[in-house]
Amino acid sequence: MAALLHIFSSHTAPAFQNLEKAGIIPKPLKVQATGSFFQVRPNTRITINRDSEGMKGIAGYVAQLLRPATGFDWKIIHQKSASPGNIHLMISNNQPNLGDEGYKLTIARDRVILKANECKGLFRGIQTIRQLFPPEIERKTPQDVSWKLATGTITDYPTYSHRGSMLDVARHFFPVEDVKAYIDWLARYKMNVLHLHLSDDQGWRIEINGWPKLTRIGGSTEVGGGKGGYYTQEEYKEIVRYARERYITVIPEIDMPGHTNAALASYPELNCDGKAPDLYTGTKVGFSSLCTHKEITYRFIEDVISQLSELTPGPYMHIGGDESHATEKQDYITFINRVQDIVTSQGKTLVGWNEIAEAGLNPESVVQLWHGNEQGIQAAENGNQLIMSPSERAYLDMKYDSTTTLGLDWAGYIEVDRAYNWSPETYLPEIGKEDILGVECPLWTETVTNREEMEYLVLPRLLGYAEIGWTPASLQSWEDYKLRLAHHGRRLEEMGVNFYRSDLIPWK
Ligand code: TNX
Repeated sequence: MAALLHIFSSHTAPAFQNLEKAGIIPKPLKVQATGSFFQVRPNTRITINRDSEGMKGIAGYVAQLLRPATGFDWKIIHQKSASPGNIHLMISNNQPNLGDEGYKLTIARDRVILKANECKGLFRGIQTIRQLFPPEIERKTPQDVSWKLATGTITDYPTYSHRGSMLDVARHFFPVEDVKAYIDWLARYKMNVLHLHLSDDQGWRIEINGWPKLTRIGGSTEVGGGKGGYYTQEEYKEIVRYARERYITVIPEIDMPGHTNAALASYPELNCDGKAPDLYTGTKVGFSSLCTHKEITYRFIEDVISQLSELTPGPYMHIGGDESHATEKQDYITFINRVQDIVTSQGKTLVGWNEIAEAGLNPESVVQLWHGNEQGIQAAENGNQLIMSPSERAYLDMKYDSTTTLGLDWAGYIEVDRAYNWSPETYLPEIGKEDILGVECPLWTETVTNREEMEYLVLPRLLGYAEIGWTPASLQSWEDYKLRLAHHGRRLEEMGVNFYRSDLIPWK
């Protein structure tokens, strides 16, 4: 009897036989299972219907994902149509419902076809295929596993066009390798925006030509007094390139006029009294301000914004604007308007935290709601699109519960269910889906000092935010999600990441 139970228990039932039970995160729009499997073999190839740089790049990315654990060659071949035994990637621009990021995946017994209008869509679809492989696919060395993919079709595209996360590299500095790991988590769950918080009171993290002390002095420390660090322009370009290869847009943020102690400590002339304050390694906020009356302030900002605009291909420039408690209200309004002009003159769209709504913005500017619902509503009324990051739901730096040692708790505890169980379009009755550009979950790093700590706060909550951005609210359900996440836990284990094993999840 025990043996029989074992055979029929869901644990040993091969997941590959039913595509509908594959537990994909974020949940795809439509899945139809056909109950069989495609057998991946040592000679399975990746075929592409176009010889473009984009397609070759994606095929190379797939091969590099699948090679280590399978130990197979994964030859890449350019051919017009699908052939037996292979995985075919094809661009065909005649599926308007899929948009630019959607894809259609057909897994038959004898072949796999992934179709999209654009490379972006293929890239998102590949993340689905990746999750259909057994979890051992995550290992770095060849595994003795029969690689089967469940058959059926998936038609999928995102609900929101902006699905991202913010990483604070100012409170603690993180080297390029850690940022790349972060980008890979975003890519895995079909997110498309990395917002980098590049400056704050505790550190200035990006090299700016003509202003060498920003990094030499301003970049020399971090919260707790560590040695800090900064990205050279070449390193920043490498981050942008790595993100771009994964169809992820980088949004650089230079926080101003507050949160600027590191810059003020580097250049006395940016202070109204002409005196540089000491470097700061604590965690208080709201005490610093650029001098909004001095012309040098705007020359400085122009240099910073024009260089960052040049280095960043994406359309956005984030200017922070939060918690400027050390700036007079009228000065703040004048300042934000001048900076908005600088940003638009560089051909970029301004983004800022909800406080900037008080400045009377151009309707093209984008407002990120974090804490300040009235300002969010004011922005929507003014015609600004919103990025939803409500702190009590979406902050990755909040503790899971009272026993979590990392993180903060000023916006409350955010267990995995609380992180998942909300929806941007119903968060405030005054803000509708049409006002919303998308979702971002920020990781502030006052308490986060290394990769493992980052993983603990980010995983698994990031997966829930990815689903909130991708999957229509009507298809989201905590009861269903928690089972998919439980199933996905095996994969996180194989990845070797330090994720939070919440008691709310029936981990497998
Ligand atoms: C508030 S969110 C801040 C950050 C802190 C964060 C900590 C925002 C726009 N400002 O400066 O790091 O809380 O949770």
